[in-house]
Amino acid sequence: SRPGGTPEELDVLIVGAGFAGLYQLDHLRRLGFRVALYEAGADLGGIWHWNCYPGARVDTYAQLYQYSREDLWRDWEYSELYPGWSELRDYFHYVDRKLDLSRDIRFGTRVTAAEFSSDLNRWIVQSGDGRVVRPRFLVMCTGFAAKPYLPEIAGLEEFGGAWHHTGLWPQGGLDLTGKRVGVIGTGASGVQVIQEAGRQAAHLTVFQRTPNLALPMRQRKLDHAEHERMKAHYPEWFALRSRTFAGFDYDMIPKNALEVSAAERRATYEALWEQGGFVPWLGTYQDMFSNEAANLTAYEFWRDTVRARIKDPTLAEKLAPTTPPHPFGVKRPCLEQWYYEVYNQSNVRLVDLNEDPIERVTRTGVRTRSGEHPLDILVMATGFDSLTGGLTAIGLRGTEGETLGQKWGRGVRAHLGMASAGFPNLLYIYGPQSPSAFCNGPTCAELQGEWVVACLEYLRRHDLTRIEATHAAEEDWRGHVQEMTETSLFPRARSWYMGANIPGKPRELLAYPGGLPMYLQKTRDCAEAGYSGFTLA
Ligand code: NA7
Repeated sequence: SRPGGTPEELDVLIVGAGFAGLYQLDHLRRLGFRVALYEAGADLGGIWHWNCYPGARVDTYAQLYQYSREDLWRDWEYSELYPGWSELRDYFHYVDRKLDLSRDIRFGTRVTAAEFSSDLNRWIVQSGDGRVVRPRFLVMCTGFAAKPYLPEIAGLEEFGGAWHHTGLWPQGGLDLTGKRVGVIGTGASGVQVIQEAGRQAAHLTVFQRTPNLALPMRQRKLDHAEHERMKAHYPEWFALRSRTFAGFDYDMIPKNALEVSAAERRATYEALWEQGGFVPWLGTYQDMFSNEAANLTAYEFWRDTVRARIKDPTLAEKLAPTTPPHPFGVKRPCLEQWYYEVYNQSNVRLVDLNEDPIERVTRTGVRTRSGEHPLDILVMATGFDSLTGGLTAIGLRGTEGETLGQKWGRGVRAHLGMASAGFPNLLYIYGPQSPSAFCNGPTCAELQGEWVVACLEYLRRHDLTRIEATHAAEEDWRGHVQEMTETSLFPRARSWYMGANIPGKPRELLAYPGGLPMYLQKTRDCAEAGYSGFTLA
């Protein structure tokens, strides 16, 4: 409704115009549902709308970072193996032209609150523009990194230069050329912005707490002939996604690292490294995330390979320490191109926050224990309240007197990582305890998305208007995730996978560690049993 008018009734309200939301919009609309999509940003693209900092690009290679539909991939060519944010936006605009999606999208419309009305059996959803809409079902497609995290650092507001979080970068851009740039954070975003700042800035200061165990991107240009060669394999590669641990067209090696000779292991690590991308992470020995001794062999290979690129031994020790800061791959590695060479430049300084912590931000820079670092631009590459934050930031109020944020404040409960007891008719894609953190966006958008669409279709076919996860089912799911977590090395890193990057957030694995095939099997079993673990009415 317009402010003050009668609320509009919809079958489904989708929130978020990234890969997941657009998939839902296209499929549900085709099936004849009355549907609308609300997007807080001014344009399509989800994460790629917000993350337009220098160097922002995807860590999944081009062939899989798109929808698997032939009518879409047939005419699309990315110019690079790992496309940057601007080209990813072009892709979204291309999809929009093909599928005519924007006509059902309301941009610049942030959902600010939503409450389930048991009387109406509908969600009552409010948005920032004062509108109210009443969808039967609410499908949240807000992504796993929708809520930027800014640590409390004294004095930030006093800073006289420009400071920005990477996930809320100014849409008009910000020129780093000739500036004194500081970057706090060395996650995927930090590493990407550091590489660009290293080339553009007059001086660069990197404030590092934990080194990133970055892997070689092996970026390259793609020409038409190569696209044609790859496209011959697309159907087979897309089909492989649902059969591999992380939704790629390759899988973990079905051997344990220590069951082979040291020479074979080394040769394998070298071959994986040569391929680059996430292959040394998600295509390595199967016991990498559960066996510490096995894991250490991968860490040592990583460390020695990286150290060879860093000239100063003191810096090498900080960037690739002798003893691992955490086991390899249980905190998300990122892909780099010339990251380590940046530190060989004379205009770049690394501040190790463990020995030289930040005291405060001043008008002219950042002051650490050792003194002042004068800056014109401060980049906060400090990450996100991942997986849960985008959902809990919205006051989603269910039938048991609390919001989703209050409920999850005691730990996540999410049947199949997609629905919670007390929150009928609410489904979320890329949610906690689902495979989204390991699996790339389009893959999860399609594989989880397919399940959601089929579920809504099933309900309509059976004249059902209400679906709600049971308390028992979400406890079972939590137990299932916890059981797998206990035998893994994931709790050994202070990572966003574990909720450990946000003060006060419960420590628990927020990613599904069982791999995509197991996850998909469980979602199929649920559907085939008439949606077990849900109450339908
Ligand atoms: P990440 O991976 O969460 O990285 C955030 C970085 O910020 C990380 O290096 C943190 O250090 C650092 N950080 C956070 N708080 C502080 C404080 N208070 N002081 C110093 N340093 C801090 O976020 P990204 O945006 O890089 O990537 C997010 C995901 O998006 C990425 O994994 C992809 O899936 C896409 P820490 O490691 O915690 O010591």
